[in-house]
Amino acid sequence: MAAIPFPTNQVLIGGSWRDAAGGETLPLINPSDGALLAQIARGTAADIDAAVAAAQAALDGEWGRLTAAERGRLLARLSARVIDAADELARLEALDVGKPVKQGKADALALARYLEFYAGAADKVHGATIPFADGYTALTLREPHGVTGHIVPWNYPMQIIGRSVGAALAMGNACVLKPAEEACLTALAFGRLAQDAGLPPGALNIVPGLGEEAGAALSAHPGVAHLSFTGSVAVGRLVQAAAARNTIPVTLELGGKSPQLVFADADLDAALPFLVNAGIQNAGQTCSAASRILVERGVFDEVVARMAERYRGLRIGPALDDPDVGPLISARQRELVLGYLGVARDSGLGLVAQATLPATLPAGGCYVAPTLLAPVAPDHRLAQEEIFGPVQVVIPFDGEAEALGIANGTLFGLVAGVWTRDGARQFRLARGLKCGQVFINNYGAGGGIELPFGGVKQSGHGREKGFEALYGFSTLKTVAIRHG
Ligand code: TXE
Repeated sequence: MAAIPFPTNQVLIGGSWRDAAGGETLPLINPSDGALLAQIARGTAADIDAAVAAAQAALDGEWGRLTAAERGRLLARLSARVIDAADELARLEALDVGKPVKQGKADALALARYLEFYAGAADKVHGATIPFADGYTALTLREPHGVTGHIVPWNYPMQIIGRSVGAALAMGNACVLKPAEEACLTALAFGRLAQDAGLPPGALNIVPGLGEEAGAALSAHPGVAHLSFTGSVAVGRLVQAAAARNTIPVTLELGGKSPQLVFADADLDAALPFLVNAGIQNAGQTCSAASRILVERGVFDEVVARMAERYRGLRIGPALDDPDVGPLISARQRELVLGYLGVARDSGLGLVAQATLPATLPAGGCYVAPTLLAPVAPDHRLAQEEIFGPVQVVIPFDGEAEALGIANGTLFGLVAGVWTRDGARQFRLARGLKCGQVFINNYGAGGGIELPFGGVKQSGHGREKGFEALYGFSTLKTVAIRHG
């Protein structure tokens, strides 16, 4: 696949690429080696204003007049373009995010699958007729919110664009997308592919820029009718507060400290790959990373030993070499994670295994050696706070009640995994775990585009993915016709 022809240093507004209103750019760094990759546009409030106006014009124009089936067809065409461009998108993600090529390819195909799913769903979301008083016909209409704002982080740009922009477009909203300043390239490439697929101008606008500039302007904009935010708890609070000032709905997908619970009766051979992969995938920079592994005491030593063995075999390297673990996104993120490892050292946590960083790694890269810590007390900082790096803690427990208490004992509630052969326990824990999704004898269900996803507690609220997302990206209007 030839390179996707998009300008890295411009915004996409109303179907045309242009410099940011302020004329400034920001440097984009390759985290595998620290080299300058590109300049991106430094979008500001003026660009957000223009993007919201362009989105509104699209709603009032061609885009707003399309039928649901026509929107679906466009999304299907875009999905096909994404599949054709998947290798190139994976390469861009490797350069920009530091994501190993295979993982980037999987993200590109997930983006295509989201678009395919929402293409098929676009004309299948409907209201109801409601039995009501004599002389009336009452019904509900599902309608788009209008202009939707999408603030996206750097860890899974393609997947998050797929699940939020894909669903929003399917419902007939017009989107303003603010990608993360650390990683913009696949978002911009996606904008170009959308144009090529024939998406009308203004249906999708993309304004890169700093969070406190473009992001804050988007979340506070009175022309925006719904916000979807994925990122940190701290910024999620700001976005929700801004949304509250305009009294608009907001979907927040924030962090997690997700556990996997391993019982003594579990099929350990099946569990082992999931225990480690869910911690080190994307160098641990995953909202649903299984950063806590809770193990029943009878099998604790065996599980820790087998996880350690896997850690020692991990290949770390530049993303384009397609290692098991690439660099972290930035020097700042690396410092953050090394800070946590310093806390682990100072509090004497058992360092069971640490992968080796090859001497050949580029000096400017943001690498951290994947690290397994055990045993760790459930209330230790490293067992409570989101580290967002390739670090897992292993916590022993005695019995189901204690496991449940530990699993639920953080401020987060995103994902939980359970490994047990006991069917009754599977049901008890599925109900007892306080989180948005529970995976039994698996973790993540292979991505599960069809499965609603979101959190409780400080992991956020609202659901994206699956059919459920379409309800979040639409509003319900009740109509009661009195006809006598
Ligand atoms: O996130 P931010 P950062 C967590 C993870 C990580 C920490 C910090 O723990 O270590 O957050 O990462 C935009 N108004 N997650 O600093 O700042 C920003 O430009 C509006 C978990 O990268 O929340 C970017 O587009 N928007 C997470 C997006 O918010 C603002 C994924 C996310 O950036 C803004 C990423 C503002 N004032 C980090 N400030 C997950 N749930 O997967 C920033 N932004």
